[in-house]
Amino acid sequence: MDQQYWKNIDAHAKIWIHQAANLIKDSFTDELMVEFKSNPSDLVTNMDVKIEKFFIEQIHATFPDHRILGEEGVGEEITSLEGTVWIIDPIDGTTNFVHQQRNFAISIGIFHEGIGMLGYIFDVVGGELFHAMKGNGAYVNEKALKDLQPITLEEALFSMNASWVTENRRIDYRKLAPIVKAARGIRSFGSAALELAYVAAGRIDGYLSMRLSPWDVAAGIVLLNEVGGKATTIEGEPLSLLNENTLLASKPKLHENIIKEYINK
Ligand code: 2AM
Ligand code: CA
Ligand code: CA
Ligand code: CA
Repeated sequence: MDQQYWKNIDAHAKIWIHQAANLIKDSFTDELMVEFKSNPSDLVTNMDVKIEKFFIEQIHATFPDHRILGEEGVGEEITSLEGTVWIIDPIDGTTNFVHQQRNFAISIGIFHEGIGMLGYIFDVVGGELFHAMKGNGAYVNEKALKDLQPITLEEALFSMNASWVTENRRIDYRKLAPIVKAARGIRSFGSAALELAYVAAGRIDGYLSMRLSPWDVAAGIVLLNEVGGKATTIEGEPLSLLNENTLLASKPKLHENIIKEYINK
């Protein structure tokens, strides 16, 4: 499989992402059907399902031997990363989509034999496509992203959902509160994919979450690999693309520092 093989997939992926984005934007005038999944802050809409189906139809028609792992479960059951696997979040930041009609993204990572080859995070309303191909660098639209440089927490703009700094069953919040205190600033965007894209683009310096699924992180991993960013569990272990994970994504050095000084303290 040479460059040409991946460039062909890349060309198709970009066309489909723009088509899907137009379907989403066209839906803004229609009535949205919103349902709860596990709880009232875990939403799904008819558009999440429609967009996932759209990608699956296109991929099956053009690349019949590729497999698809999608959040809404319209694709097949995936229990291994053999072959070429598209990992798709049709709308990342569904709560923003429902409440704000902005600040959500289409997120797609394409892995081959477990290696991240292509990554796309499209801010549908903002019109920014963050994309990367393994070995070819990462871009926002046509602009190349720069290599990430080490930074201290005191100089860092760090992103996390405020709920992790209140009592929760996933981590002792007393470990995370000192990060909030030490950082130059804390942000929370409500879309894990956009937060990962922003780390890759240097707009924020790090992002932490206590519970993300493969489709939340697949594209971001490919982008971060191209700019020297790090993405692991909060213990520094490799991320699984078949299971839920915690996530710490950041510039180099800051990553080691947070694990050593805050998480493992
Ligand atoms: P989603 O919008 O695709 O569900 C919100 O802080 C971020 O966390 C979003 O990227 C959201 O993705 C993700 N997320 C992962 N699991 C979630 C859950 N169970 N409930 C709400 N958001 C979740
Ligand atoms: Ca969801
Ligand atoms: Ca998501
Ligand atoms: Ca989603």
